[in-house]
Amino acid sequence: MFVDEVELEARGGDGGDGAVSFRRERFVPRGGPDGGDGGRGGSVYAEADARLRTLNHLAGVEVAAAGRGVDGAGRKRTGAAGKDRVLSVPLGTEIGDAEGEVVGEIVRAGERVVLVRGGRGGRGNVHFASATMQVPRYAEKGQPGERRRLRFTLKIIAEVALVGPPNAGKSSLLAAISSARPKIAAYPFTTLAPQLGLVETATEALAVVEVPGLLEGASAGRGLGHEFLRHVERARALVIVIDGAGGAAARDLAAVREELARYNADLPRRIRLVVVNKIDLPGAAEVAAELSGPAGSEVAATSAVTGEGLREFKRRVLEIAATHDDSRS
Ligand SMILES: Nc1nc2c(ncn2[C@@H]2O[C@H](COP(=O)(O)OP(=O)(O)OP(=O)(O)O)[C@@H](O)[C@H]2O)c(=O)[nH]1
Ligand SMILES: [Mg+2]
Repeated sequence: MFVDEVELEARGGDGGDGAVSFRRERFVPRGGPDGGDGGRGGSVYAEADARLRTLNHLAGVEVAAAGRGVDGAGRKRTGAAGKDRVLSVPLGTEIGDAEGEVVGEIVRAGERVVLVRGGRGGRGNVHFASATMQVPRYAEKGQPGERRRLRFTLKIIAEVALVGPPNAGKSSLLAAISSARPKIAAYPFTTLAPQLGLVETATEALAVVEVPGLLEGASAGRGLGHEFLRHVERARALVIVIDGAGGAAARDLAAVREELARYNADLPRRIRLVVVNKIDLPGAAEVAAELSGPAGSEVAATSAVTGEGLREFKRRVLEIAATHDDSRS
């Protein structure tokens, strides 16, 4: 299961009611009002948890409610504030309301955004005494907490994205250069959900994401469609993986570019590397030598089976991530 979209209702806690109370002391026959204020309702927050990679933990959550404020009490006691509710989300989570307005975005570790606020507590009758009203028998009710229907959308944040037709060897290459162990098999659409791997060097760790296979016509719903391309949008650079032995390398590359453009017209120019894979198979090395990548990109040749070209591939991935950041331009 890989959940990258959820909807739920966030409910701030209601404020507690103010109290109606009068002093009762020995030797004070007619005590004044001393009803305290209600506590404010709790708020609902989204907070970054850098260890999370999915929204799975929020699937099936219909309502995220914060606690109600406690009512005020005699002797001017203010009620306790309602308990906040904090929803942990992975980095790259966008939160919008039912109208599509952006409510907040979690991009960096430690970030927290308020989704709905709790209601104010009502004022106790101690506030309502005046020269003309010495025995105020009323206090304010607490205000209701805010309620909002929200949609959470995860856009994985990875420096580099691997994109290509089904079965080209994306998972094999990801496994060869990173910590990820995605499923690899000899049929299309083995990878059904984005796979994240960390490529480590002595000094840094770089996140690489593989998205499911992209077919010609994906924008019209073929294969797995193209919605998963949102996980590519935040990558600094794109790497296209093509099967060099499939007999249609140039066409495959053109189709991938076309489908990227249909999702977001800016994506094709972020292609920095085209990898012709399976060069252990007959004819593939020649294909790699002849193929020209789109402007601004280079071509590399690899075999995930023999290991040929893998060191060079990893080196280039690290290099393009260090020198390009197209997601911000
Ligand atoms: N001969 C050869 N086979 C390869 C190479 N790389 C991958 N394969 C095989 O090609 C098939 C597909 O590999 P995957 O890594 O699952 O390809 P993918 O692009 O992730 O496929 P999907 O996730 O289904 O889109 C598997 O049977 C792999 O063993 C290679 O360099 N040479
Ligand atoms: Mg795969």
